[in-house]
Amino acid sequence: MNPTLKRVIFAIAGAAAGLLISFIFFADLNKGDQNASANQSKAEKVFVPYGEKDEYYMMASGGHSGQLFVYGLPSMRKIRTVPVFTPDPATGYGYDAKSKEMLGGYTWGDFHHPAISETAGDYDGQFLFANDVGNNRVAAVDLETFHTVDIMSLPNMGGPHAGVFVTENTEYIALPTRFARPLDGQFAPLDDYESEYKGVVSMTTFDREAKKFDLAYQIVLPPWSYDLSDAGKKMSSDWIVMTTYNTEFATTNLEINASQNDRDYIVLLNWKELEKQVAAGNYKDVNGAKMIDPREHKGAIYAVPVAKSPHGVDVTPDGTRFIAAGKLAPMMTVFSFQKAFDAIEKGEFTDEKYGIPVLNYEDVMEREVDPPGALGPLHTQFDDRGNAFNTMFISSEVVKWNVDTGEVIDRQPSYFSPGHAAATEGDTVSPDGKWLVALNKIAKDNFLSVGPSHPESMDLYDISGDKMEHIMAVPVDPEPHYAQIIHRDKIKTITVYPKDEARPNSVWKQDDARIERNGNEVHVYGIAMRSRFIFDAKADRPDAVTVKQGDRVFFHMTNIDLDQDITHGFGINEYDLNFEVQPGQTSTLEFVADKAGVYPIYCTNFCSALHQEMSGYLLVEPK
Ligand SMILES: [Cu+2]
Repeated sequence: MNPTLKRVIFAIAGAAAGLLISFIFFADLNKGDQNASANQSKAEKVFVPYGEKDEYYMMASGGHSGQLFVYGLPSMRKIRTVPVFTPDPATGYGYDAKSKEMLGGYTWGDFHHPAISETAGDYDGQFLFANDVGNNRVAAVDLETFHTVDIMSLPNMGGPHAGVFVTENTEYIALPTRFARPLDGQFAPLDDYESEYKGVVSMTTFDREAKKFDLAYQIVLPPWSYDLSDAGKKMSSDWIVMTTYNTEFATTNLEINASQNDRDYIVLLNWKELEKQVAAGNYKDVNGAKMIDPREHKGAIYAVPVAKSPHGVDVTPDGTRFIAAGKLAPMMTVFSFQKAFDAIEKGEFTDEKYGIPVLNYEDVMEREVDPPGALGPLHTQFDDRGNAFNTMFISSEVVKWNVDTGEVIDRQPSYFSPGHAAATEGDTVSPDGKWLVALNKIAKDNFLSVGPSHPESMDLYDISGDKMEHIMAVPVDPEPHYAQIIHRDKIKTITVYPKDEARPNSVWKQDDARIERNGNEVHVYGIAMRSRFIFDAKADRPDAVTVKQGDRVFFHMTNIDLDQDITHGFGINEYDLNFEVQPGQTSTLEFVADKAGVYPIYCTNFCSALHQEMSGYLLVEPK
């Protein structure tokens, strides 16, 4: 060898060895530094520099706040609270006439599972649907405006917990009930539970043009509790699957009495077939709903036994399988749709319950996945590489496993007790496998104390590699039940409500602002603009309204500032009233002026340098 080259090689080798030694040496003494650099690398993954935006929206359940929480991912910054089932003074939701009517007098709701509208099995970003377990309602949020646009009450239900999930093209929004009750608001003692109480599934449709729900039909089922559901995809797109518990018909001490049977059921519904039955008139009218009864009309509903008291059931992105998470049995059970279809075709049933043929477990089950020591599986999400991710409530972890082989690939702790998890684009036919958020029920002492009740938490994991990486935990208001994560490119918001001169009660020209009296009704057709209210353009004081005590007053306010983010509020001092008008929006406030006196009106949403001057008076003359 050339001596010079030899020297160079020795030099490189020496330097490399020195470097290696120094690595080992420093690695031992500076473990803290290593953690610091690992933390720095995690921080860099989620830091969104000023001027840039998050890549995903996470639409998260606000639980019994009745609201939708909107987060940016990966930063996990909360962007917006959208009131859905609950009045919200910050936006005046539930105070203006339209949203007040939509809420139907309810002051709370229990929002569990958001579902984004789908086209061909992918989130299309147009609408988001929500269930209210507290007061039996379903709501739609328009994702152009992030405003709730319709709420429908569902008759015959007792807490539609197992919804909402949409079919592949949002043909139906399905809501199965959790608590059995007698139908039609009837009374029946709990002793008659098995014969008189019913489980019900509501199948609703949503007209995207009119932005309106319709209750297409309902299905009466045995008084089991329906916990969660999912819609089929691709080869299984005509089907809906739902988990049940309390097939024991327990009516008291459910924590013991509803956990007796080794197996409960997954119910399979063929909504295409049910649609035909409705079209053929095979239903009874029950409290305004078209009710299908499987005891009278067969061929659309089947049951498969499953490990006791399951929680989630989730359809794989390719639509070939449904996976039940055991909850009380520490395993995930993979079922094959094809096997179920074959058994149905052959008529191979072991039993019949309430007119529902029961399939043989062994005929439909493909695999049981039971990672050692992993306890309390609740919910399954997916990536784009054939893997499933299961939250484990009791052992506080996320387990990654391969759907085809059942092989457990990775396990990472969560902090603590995750219920659901949401993966990016996770409920679609094409999840993208980048991030997973575990929605935890407990945070213990992860955050600064705020007293005896601690915040709940969410864990963010990077799932893009073979192994999951836990990135961070963030606190969250109660109650994180479920979320869906959609890529930002699919959300197309508007910047202002379009100027629509034909819109009822709208006023666009300052000169047209006026007050009309009709008996004891006073209609104010007013304008909100930077930085004044105009109620009566021709009056000496255009920003004052005089009414008589006992008058019914309508403020129809149009915000004519057609500029992004120029929202005006409208509060009436001491009248407990406040609402808002977003740019280009017209809203109505209706109330009875039952208190005589002088009441200042002011803009509650900061709108300009002269916001403080944006005020007026309501003068109520005594009777
Ligand atoms: Cu203002």
